[in-house]
Amino acid sequence: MRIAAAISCSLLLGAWPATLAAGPDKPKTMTTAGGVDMVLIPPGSFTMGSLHGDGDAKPPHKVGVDAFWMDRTEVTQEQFDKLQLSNPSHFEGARLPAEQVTWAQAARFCNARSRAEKLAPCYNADTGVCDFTQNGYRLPTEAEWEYAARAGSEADYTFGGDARRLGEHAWFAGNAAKKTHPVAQKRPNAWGLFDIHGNVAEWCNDNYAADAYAKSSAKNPRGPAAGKLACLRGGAWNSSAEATRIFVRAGENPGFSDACLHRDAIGFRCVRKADGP
Ligand SMILES: [Ca+2]
Repeated sequence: MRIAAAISCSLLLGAWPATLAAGPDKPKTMTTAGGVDMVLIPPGSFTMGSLHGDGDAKPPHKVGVDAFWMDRTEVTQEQFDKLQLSNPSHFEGARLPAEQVTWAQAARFCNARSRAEKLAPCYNADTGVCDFTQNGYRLPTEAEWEYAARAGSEADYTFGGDARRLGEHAWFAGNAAKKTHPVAQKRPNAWGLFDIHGNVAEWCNDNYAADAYAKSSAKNPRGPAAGKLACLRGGAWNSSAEATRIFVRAGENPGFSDACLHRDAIGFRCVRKADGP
């Protein structure tokens, strides 16, 4: 009997749901060779999208995501400086998030960061196509972003459903004084990620399509194969509380022509494979 009980316990632990993993056992963290803190996002599944959202956030659907490493903060301007990449930002400061970053500049940053740490770049320099099998840095998929952002939350925000608490967790139009702020000044989410809501909106790897969720695969979805717009998540310093909700999707021109959001409200954070070196 004891053996049977031990086996069923270990099976249960193996299938530990994401909501429980956010409890006493915080996810593993590391500091990369480049000096950046990352969190090991545990594998799991969640309900992506929301009935509270616009049409492009529907239908809410179950998605499974493999483990991956994610930056604890938005990419900062000092990271651009360290890699000797020109800093495109409007609001200048070493610990401020990089902004006015086009999707292609974000992909180039990912490749430069990979090379600096002797990892294999994910992005094809000519086509911008991401090779997910490589161990270097890349932008998160929308599914990875929302899964990590929620950290088990099924509500409109990572901390729950009460928008009055947003100021404890985020820089948004209600408190940001019309500018970006140094990363990691507000409360992190349950998995230790900062500025998920607001500060700068974050590029995802996916092409944007309003009907993507109706066609989504159930495991590690990567969005439509082609598209003119790329996805942004989380809202920014100039967003209303509503626009920073966890499921809100924005489709933006990846090169900024006819940008809907202010360019200086657009940045990113990186992820990489969990089973890399
Ligand atoms: Ca953000």
